[in-house]
Amino acid sequence: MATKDLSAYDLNAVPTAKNMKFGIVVAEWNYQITGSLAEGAVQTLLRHGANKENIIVKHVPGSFELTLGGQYFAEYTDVDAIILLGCVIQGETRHFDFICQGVTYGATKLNLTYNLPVIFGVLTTDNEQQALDRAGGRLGNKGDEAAVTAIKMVALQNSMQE
Ligand code: DLZ
Repeated sequence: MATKDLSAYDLNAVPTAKNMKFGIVVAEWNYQITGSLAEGAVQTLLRHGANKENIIVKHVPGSFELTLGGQYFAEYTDVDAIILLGCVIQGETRHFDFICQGVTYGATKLNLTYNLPVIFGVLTTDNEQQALDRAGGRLGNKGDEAAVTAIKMVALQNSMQE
């Protein structure tokens, strides 16, 4: 994936998502941004052949809750990959650090506990403009990138199980 534009990638280098099932967890905090991330992720999965009924979107209050939302998907559904979408913006207190630490640790743990791709689509920015730039703005959409990562990881897992 390019770093200049998150959404710039070689379309042909992405496997088909035709038979894959995805769970997307979206944080409601900073929803103007996370809603755009979710839209980007869904459209990207569809563009790569996923069926609409195989994309399940659920919402949680904030980014801190993303990992538990992800765990619910892992426990109660048969999705092939989970995408966590959130946006944490630096404020005046250390809340930012604790939320980022919590969701990063939680996402890593989910990946390894469930042997399932759990994709980290959380923007961690200094300000709102940086987030807008990465949620459909001048630097693309991190949701698109998260979707492509999910597809690639499912394909990788499938190739190793064959
Ligand atoms: C409380 C809080 C703050 C201050 N900032 C954010 C943020 O920038 N992004 C985000 O997704 N969530 C934020 N939250 C909410 C926490 O993620 C969480 O929902 C609450 O601490 C309750 O557990």
